[in-house]
Amino acid sequence: MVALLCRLVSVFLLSGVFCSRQAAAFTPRILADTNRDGIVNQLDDTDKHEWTASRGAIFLPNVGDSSHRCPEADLNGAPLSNDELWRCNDASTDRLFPSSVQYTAPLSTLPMRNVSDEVIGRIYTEPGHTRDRVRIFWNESDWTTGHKSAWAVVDPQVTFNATSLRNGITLALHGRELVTDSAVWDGSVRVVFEVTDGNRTARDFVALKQAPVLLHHHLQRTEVVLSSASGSNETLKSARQAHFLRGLEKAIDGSVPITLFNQSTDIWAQDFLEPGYAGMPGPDGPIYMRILLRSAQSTREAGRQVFSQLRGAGVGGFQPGSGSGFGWEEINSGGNIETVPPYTSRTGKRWANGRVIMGTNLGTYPAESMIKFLQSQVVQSPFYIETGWLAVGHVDEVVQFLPSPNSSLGFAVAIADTTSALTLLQSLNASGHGATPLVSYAGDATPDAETFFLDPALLRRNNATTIASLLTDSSFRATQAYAQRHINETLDRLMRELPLEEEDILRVPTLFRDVTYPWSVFPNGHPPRLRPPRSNRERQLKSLLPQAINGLVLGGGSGKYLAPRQWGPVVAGQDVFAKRVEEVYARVGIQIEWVDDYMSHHVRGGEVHCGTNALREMGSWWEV
Ligand SMILES: *[C@@H]1O[C@H](CO)[C@@H](O)[C@H](O)[C@H]1NC(C)=O
Ligand SMILES: *[C@@H]1O[C@H](CO)[C@@H](O)[C@H](O)[C@H]1NC(C)=O
Ligand SMILES: *[C@@H]1O[C@H](CO)[C@@H](O)[C@H](O)[C@H]1NC(C)=O
Ligand SMILES: *[C@@H]1O[C@H](CO)[C@@H](O)[C@H](O)[C@H]1NC(C)=O
Ligand SMILES: *[C@@H]1O[C@H](CO)[C@@H](O)[C@H](O)[C@H]1NC(C)=O
Ligand SMILES: *[C@@H]1O[C@H](CO)[C@@H](O)[C@H](O)[C@H]1NC(C)=O
Ligand SMILES: *[C@@H]1O[C@H](CO)[C@@H](O)[C@H](O)[C@H]1NC(C)=O
Ligand SMILES: *[C@@H]1O[C@H](CO)[C@@H](O)[C@H](O)[C@H]1NC(C)=O
Ligand SMILES: *[C@@H]1O[C@H](CO)[C@@H](O)[C@H](O)[C@H]1NC(C)=O
Ligand SMILES: CC(=O)N[C@H]1CO[C@H](CO)[C@@H](O)[C@@H]1O
Repeated sequence: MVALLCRLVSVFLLSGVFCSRQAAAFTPRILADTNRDGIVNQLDDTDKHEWTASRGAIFLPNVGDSSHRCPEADLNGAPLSNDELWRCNDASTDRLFPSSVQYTAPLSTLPMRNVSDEVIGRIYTEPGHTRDRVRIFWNESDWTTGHKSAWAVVDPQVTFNATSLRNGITLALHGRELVTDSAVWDGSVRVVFEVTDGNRTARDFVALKQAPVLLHHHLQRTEVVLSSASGSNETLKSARQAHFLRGLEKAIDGSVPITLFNQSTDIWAQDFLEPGYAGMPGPDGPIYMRILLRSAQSTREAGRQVFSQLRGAGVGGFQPGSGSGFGWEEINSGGNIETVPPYTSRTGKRWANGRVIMGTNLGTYPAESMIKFLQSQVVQSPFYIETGWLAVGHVDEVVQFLPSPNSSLGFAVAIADTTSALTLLQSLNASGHGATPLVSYAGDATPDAETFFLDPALLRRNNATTIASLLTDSSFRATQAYAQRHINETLDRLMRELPLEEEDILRVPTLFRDVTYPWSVFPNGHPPRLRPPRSNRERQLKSLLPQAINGLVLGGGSGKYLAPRQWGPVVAGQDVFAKRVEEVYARVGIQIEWVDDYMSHHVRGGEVHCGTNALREMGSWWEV
């Protein structure tokens, strides 16, 4: 206030000399990294009171567990509740662990040489509700050498004396919770520095905002591939997972490390979490915290591995509130949360970090706890397509985004396509291969408790499903038309939002089966859907062959794509579908590595993508 008054006075009354002497005598100043260059200095002293998209200091939610102090069980050995499990993290204490100082945002007060011995300073946050949402620490060892803890918490009772104020105070701030509902808290905070000396009180403040949690997109290179360990239990399921992992390892060929979830038998590593991250500027480049979103499926135990296995230094998690998202409805799986890479919409809105894309289920939306969370991060606010026509109903069964450096968009959209698949079958039939079985899979096909979609009629040895038999099967054709109608609608919707050109679209030959389920719950006890189809016109489909677009894009410049081995019709020793799919992806320079998931995932309702996940490179999201 004093400074502001003086500035007005100096402008209007030209009495700047008088004012600046008074101001120098008593002008508290607090700085943060307002200009986002990673360091706090005089350059941060202007335009620091208002946080804008292009200027203003950023801090991280410090929700990792850098010293692995968080327990999984209580003192009786009973597992902690989901809520107890996720709430323990580095920021949940009143201490700043040396191992997590690197994730705090620096602030400092400028030395106030000209204050009396009686001066008192206070540092606190506004608005009042932010006081437990962020925590401030000060470098106590600045004046008490030999004191045990260098970083002491600054609570509202703490006052700073003349020694501290004269030296200047070094501060560190971190977020203690994620922004889960921007209507309650959008991550904004003001740090106030207030000094009272005799009858004078003056204050200064600086605006900061917590970094949003961003989800990865496929232009970001994969740094770690996640999948699930097969376990030592020699069941058919574990043996098949072991086979899948061998294929995955061979396809990745050492180019990226693989981490396996090993505290659960849930093989769907895509589904029980969605990896994200938050970043802020640092002196040597951005500083990141990975934040893994557990799926809004509170009873899906595997999601606890986000906290019990992966949480650590620089890695934290988010547990969606259980107000919505109990159970195991497939609509809430991570496979139904994908990200469109950065683009400018047809209406001219720039999505510099891309945008989340999710599937709705005939009008039903995913759990409110997750939607609200994603909306509250603002910068990637979700976009929806309809996926209720699929039995599982995940967005990764319909569209996929791939790096395409030569396209003006920078990426290509691969979309499931029945038309090209039918054309392929017709040309095979026309060239005399009508008797060829559609599916060439000839390995072991012993059913187990979760091979829901295993159909003996499709197996090669039974010869029941040939190219010719499919082409004359009217219900098969109706199924493809039903799928294509929804695919066309999806593409139209994408075209209205994204400035896609025809050459940016990869139509990936895909055939569907009608598996509209007769059951209300899966044999393992979880209901896949909130409700069954409402009418006979609503069907639930699943890919007939392993679904080519449902694989893992390694991204970055790798040009590699791990896709489920097709097991399509073999003519002259060659899998015709595999060849065609390879040609489609080659258009944007993507090379496919095939991974066999027929018994491990395909007949269980998913593919390579569903059985894997990726921690990708992280990128700065802020403007300067
Ligand atoms: C804290 O203060 C001590 C003593 O002045 C100093 O050695 C140390 O570098 C300071 N730490 C930070 C992060 O400024
Ligand atoms: C401020 O407090 C510290 C620690 O108690 C003390 O060493 C120092 O002398 C105090 N300074 C003044 C001016 O009272
Ligand atoms: C504040 O204190 C100074 C002396 O310390 C005195 O000259 C001045 O009048 C006081 N101002 C007010 C508003 O009380
Ligand atoms: C393996 O799993 C099966 C089915 O879950 C169970 O019945 C069996 O006891 C397990 N065997 C071992 C050695 O853990
Ligand atoms: C489980 O995986 C972690 C790595 O995330 C590893 O450190 C640990 O040894 C594994 N545990 C077992 C039993 O394999
Ligand atoms: C498949 O090929 C056979 C033999 O050439 C032909 O008679 C038949 O009409 C074809 N079927 C379709 C649906 O094209
Ligand atoms: C399947 O077809 C092959 C020739 O294409 C034939 O040798 C075999 O007997 C047939 N199997 C069945 C079960 O019809
Ligand atoms: C899908 O769109 C294509 C091209 O726009 C069109 O030829 C085809 O008839 C459409 N199919 C259905 C089932 O709507
Ligand atoms: C992209 O453009 C470069 C340079 O024109 C060319 O060499 C490369 O083959 C193109 N890649 C693809 C996938 O078309
Ligand atoms: C409170 C205090 O120490 N005030 C001093 C500030 O500096 C001027 C001269 O620069 C002194 O006159 C004040 O006594």
